[in-house]
Amino acid sequence: MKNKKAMVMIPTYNEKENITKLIGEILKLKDSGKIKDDIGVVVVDDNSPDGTWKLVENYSKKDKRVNLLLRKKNRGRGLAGIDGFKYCLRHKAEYVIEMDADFSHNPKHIPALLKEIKRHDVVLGSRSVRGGKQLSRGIIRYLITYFANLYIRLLLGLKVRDCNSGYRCFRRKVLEEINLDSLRSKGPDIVQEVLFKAHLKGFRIKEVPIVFKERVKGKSKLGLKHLYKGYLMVLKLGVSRERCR
Ligand SMILES: Nc1nc2c(ncn2[C@@H]2O[C@H](COP(=O)(O)OP(=O)(O)OP(=O)(O)O)[C@@H](O)[C@H]2O)c(=O)[nH]1
Ligand SMILES: [Mg+2]
Repeated sequence: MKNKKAMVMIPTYNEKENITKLIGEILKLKDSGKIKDDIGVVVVDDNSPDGTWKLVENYSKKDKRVNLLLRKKNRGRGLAGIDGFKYCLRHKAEYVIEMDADFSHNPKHIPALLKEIKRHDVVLGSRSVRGGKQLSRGIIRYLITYFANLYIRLLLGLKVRDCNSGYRCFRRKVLEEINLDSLRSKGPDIVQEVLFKAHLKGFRIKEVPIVFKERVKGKSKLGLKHLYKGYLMVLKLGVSRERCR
C-alpha cells in the first residue's frame, strides 16, 4: 500500500537561530525510520527581516521535501497558518502537523502524533495530560496558560485539557471541513478558533503528552496585545457559536 503523506507546517517570523536545526531534526526522524509516512515540511515565513526565509530557500534547493511559502502581505501568525494549511491541502497531505519553530515543541513527539492520527481526527500535543509537562515557565506564564484554558473550557465547552497547544496534527478532512476562509483570527488566537471549529463539527480529538520547553533562542512575538485579543476572540466564538458551525 502506498504511504500516506504528512506535512509539517511551521509559521516563522525571525527564527534564523532555530529553523535550520529544526528542519534537520524533523527529516532525521524520517531518515532513521521513526516516521513511516512520507514527510514534507513547509515553512510559512512572513518575509522575516532576519532572513529566515533565505535559509529555508537554500535548504529547499538541497532537499525536495522542504518547501518555503513566503508571504509578503498581511503579516500575522493566524493568517500565515491559514495559508500554510491551504498549501498542505494543495500538496496532497493526508496529515498536517502544525508546530512552532522555537523548539518549545520538540520534534521528537511527531511520531506519537502520527501514530494517534490513524485513529482520531485531531491529535493535540498536550502539556496537561499524564506524562505531559511544561518546563522552565515562570509562574506568571504558567498562570496565564492555566486561566486561559479554564476560560476556554468553560466558555466554549471544550473537553480538551490543553486548548492552547499549537502543536498538533489534523487529518486533511478536518481542514477541508472547517472552512479555512471563514476563520477570523489574524494572530495566535487562530489556535483556539481552529480547535473550536473542529470540536463543533464533531471531530474526534485526542491529546498525547508532550514536554513543552520555553524558547531558548530568538525572541517571543507574543505580546500582551495578543493575549487580550485571544481572550476576546474566545468570547466572540462563545457568543456566535451557531455561526461557527
Ligand atoms: N509567519 C508568521 N509566523 C509567526 C508570526 N508571529 C509568530 N510567528 C511564529 O509562530 C510561532 C509561535 O510564536 P512565538 O513567538 O514562539 O509565540 P509563543 O510561543 O506564543 O511565545 P513564547 O512563549 O514567548 O515563545 C513561532 O514559530 C513564530 O516564529 C507572524 O506574524 N507570522
Ligand atoms: Mg514560542
